[in-house]
Amino acid sequence: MNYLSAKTIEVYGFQTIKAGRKLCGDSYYMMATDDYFLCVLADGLGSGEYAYYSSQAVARTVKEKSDEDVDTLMKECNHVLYRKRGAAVAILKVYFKTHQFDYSCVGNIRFYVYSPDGKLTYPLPISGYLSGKPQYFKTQTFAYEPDSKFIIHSDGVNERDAKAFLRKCESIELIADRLKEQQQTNDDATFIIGSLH
Ligand SMILES: [Mn+2]
Repeated sequence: MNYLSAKTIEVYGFQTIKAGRKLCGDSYYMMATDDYFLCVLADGLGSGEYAYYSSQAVARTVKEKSDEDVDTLMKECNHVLYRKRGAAVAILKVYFKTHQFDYSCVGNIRFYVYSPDGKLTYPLPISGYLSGKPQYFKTQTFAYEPDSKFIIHSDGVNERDAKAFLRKCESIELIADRLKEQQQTNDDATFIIGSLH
């Protein structure tokens, strides 16, 4: 499990590989500065090495261009997937000073944000996947309250209790541990779970 902590954010990232595979078809990357938190989750089509190449290309692009806004990053990720198998891609950028985040997703990746008063925000993805073809993006901006929690996960994640865990306001570490325990290996699976202070 990867752990990232900065002034106003605490995040765990966790990944399992489909049984029998050496490479994970999901990739993720996350980083924080004093001003923002940025993460990307990419689920390469299928599994194995070609899924890995696609999702790695997306993660690398976001890492190299982390200063860009979410819409620009989505366009860059789409571009880099030209002639690759393709991937579902979700990008989140949280701006600490304004207490806002931008989110964009194409494909089957889920994202939920819980505010401390129990309000759930779940921007829906555009269906499909990125593969370098002309693509419409729907990048949305939301305000968040201090002590909100969020989860982004690929479709391989067994999320049976994820929302219940988040709602119960347990520590983010405990939630991440419980989610980790209930993952199986019938698919590549990745989750990024965090709290915004
Ligand atoms: Mn998947």
